Amino acid sequence: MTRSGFVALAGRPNVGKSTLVNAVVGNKVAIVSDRPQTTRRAIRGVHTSAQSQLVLVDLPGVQRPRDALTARMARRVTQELEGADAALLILNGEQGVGPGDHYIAQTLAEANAPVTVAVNKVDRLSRAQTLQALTEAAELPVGEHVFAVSARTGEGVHALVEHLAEHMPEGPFMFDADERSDQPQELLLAELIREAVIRRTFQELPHAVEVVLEEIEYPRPELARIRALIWVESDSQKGILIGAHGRMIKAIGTAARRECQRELGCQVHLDLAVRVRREWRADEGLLDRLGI
Ligand SMILES: Nc1nc2c(ncn2[C@@H]2O[C@H](COP(=O)(O)OP(=O)(O)OP(=O)(O)O)[C@@H](O)[C@H]2O)c(=O)[nH]1
Ligand SMILES: [Mg+2]
Repeated sequence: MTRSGFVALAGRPNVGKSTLVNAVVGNKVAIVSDRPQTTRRAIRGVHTSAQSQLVLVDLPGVQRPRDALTARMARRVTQELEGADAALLILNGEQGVGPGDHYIAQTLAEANAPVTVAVNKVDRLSRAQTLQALTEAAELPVGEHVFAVSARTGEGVHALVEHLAEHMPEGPFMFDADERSDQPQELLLAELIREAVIRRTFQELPHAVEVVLEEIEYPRPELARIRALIWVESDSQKGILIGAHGRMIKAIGTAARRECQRELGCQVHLDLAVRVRREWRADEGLLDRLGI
């Protein structure tokens, strides 16, 4: 009998949820950055072995909503946690357990799904610091099982995956064995471009940016031509993204093209345009269409 199920990832922004999903899947299915609130949508990352299929649901970090966009992100977290077979609470071992973690743990304790805790980023900790972080994690009101992991190096990830898979309900696989994610490729490509933007911008700008893939075509089998729009909310943000003599947008394009080439396994022509779309983060109809 096989086992399969969904594990929703809960945690503060920036603790390494998306990095962990990528490590478990073995492919980049979710973008990663050191800016908080990088993830905006729920992304399912699939790990299949002979006997089990573990579907990790990457989610936005839990934070107080500020606008329609972040309110939707928070609602999504609640919905996915309700629908999952289990929850994985991720902590940043470098920062220790804080009030935000306690708040999330309390919310999880009130829900029905079993909770496992992972203390992440232990590659940055000494043995003594790791033990201290594990002790703090064990004092939370959830999680019989606490794991020390590094999503970056992969340390401890195998043991965590085995544990989660063993606790999934018995049942048939929900994804084909070679599927890595439920995310359409066009969305992943747009996200890879957004990652390149986020990694080069500061303060409010990363939050004000959305990327929309307009077109992808293959003039030859070994060449993809991608047209994408980068939305920002003001002219000054547009100016920053383009940069002096277009240097910023050029650097973003180079980084994003490399990522798209890796994903598609062929040459990529990337055509980026920056557009001002005022207050897109407050536009509910638009957020619907963006699938957020
Ligand atoms: N040293 C170290 N850094 C890590 C590890 N895991 C993640 N990071 C870094 O932490 C930062 C945040 O990682 P993400 O995976 O984007 O975090 P997240 O929890 O998905 O963040 P949000 O989507 O904003 O909620 C990035 O700079 C990662 O490279 C780890 O195990 N070790
Ligand atoms: Mg993330």
